[in-house]
Amino acid sequence: MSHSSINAGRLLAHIDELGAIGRDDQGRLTRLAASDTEKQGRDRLVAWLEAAGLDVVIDRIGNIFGLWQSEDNAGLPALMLGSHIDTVINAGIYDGCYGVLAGLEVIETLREQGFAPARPIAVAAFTNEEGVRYAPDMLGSLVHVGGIATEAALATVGTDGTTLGSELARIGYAGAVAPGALKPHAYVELHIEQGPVLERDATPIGAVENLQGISWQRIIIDGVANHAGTTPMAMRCDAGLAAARVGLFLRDHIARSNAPSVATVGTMRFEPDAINVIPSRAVFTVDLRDPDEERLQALENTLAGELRRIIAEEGVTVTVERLARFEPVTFDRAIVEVIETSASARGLKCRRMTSGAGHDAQMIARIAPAAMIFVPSRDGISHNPREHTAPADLVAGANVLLDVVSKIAGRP
Ligand code: HGY
Ligand code: MN
Ligand code: MN
Repeated sequence: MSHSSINAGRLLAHIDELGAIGRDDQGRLTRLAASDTEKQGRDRLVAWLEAAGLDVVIDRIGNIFGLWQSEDNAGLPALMLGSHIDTVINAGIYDGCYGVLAGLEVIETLREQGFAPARPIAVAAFTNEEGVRYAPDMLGSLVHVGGIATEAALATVGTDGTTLGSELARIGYAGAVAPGALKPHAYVELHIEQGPVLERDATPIGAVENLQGISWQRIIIDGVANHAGTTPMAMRCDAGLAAARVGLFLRDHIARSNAPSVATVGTMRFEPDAINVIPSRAVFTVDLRDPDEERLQALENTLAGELRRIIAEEGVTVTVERLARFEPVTFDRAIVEVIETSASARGLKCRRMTSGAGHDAQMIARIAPAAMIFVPSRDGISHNPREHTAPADLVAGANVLLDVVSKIAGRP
């Protein structure tokens, strides 16, 4: 059976072109939410959406939507596609961007084929999915589903002291539309896996059935600055050493527990940050994840217990701030099955799997049936310029998305 296909050359060219936007003076791709480099990416995406003949809608939290609707279906809840185009620091070019550009490509292909969807189809680029500059992550989609008030999200203070709202206004993406105005009938997000499973299993398509829980905390440990040379070890109140214990403790605890949990100390800074001064303060973040909510809570409690031990043994004080907390999410079984049947109809091996990363789909799943399609990541690498997915896999994923969209949008 012959299958229609997206325009592979157009999709791959868009991915490469967007991937070139937002590079710093060292050539690193860094498009942090609401930054000048992200504005450049946003502007290019909006130009592509307009050139495709879509209605472009930008809401107050800066979410961008390209909407394809007709007189017959206008006003009906839309089948929504998309992801994000903000990146982490020194990022790869596929994380998020692939899902947005493949969603646009599917819409363009369907329009060229004269497909008449029973409902509108929209492609979204949600604000601040990465959460690197403003926590929590997935903030734009969280506002879209009513998980946090728009005003509170706009007032979020970033790692650089700016507020999201002032930065969106500065880059010209503080839209007028109330977040959530575009009601999704369903949501399908195509994304690179960002992990090793599909490549290890030689499987080109992942039908993502669930997504693990996320806990982000910022921890401040205060000790006493002192001379690195004159202060005996037993007389120290070393905030830096206390902080170092946390990462080691979490790694050893998870290794002993045999659970699939993961823990990451991704940021850390010391004060006064001098080679010969015992740190008086350590500020760092802890990212905990687990597919099981009870295990994740237990891991958070275990960390809290270790912090109490560190206070008693190191003589430091500890302050903990919660930055993000999302429970595990189960995606819509019916859509997962449509993904599986679409992949197998194309002769593509497909397997069900869990998402280790957070995605906007986990937020949209709160208000509409949602699921995700994964394609393999070479060496399982992501959040790294070495992030790569073979062009054939990128095209295969977009063609499965094309089939899933045709099936869902083709029926009222
Ligand atoms: O943190 C995450 O999993 C996503 O990249 N925001
Ligand atoms: Mn992503
Ligand atoms: Mn990411």
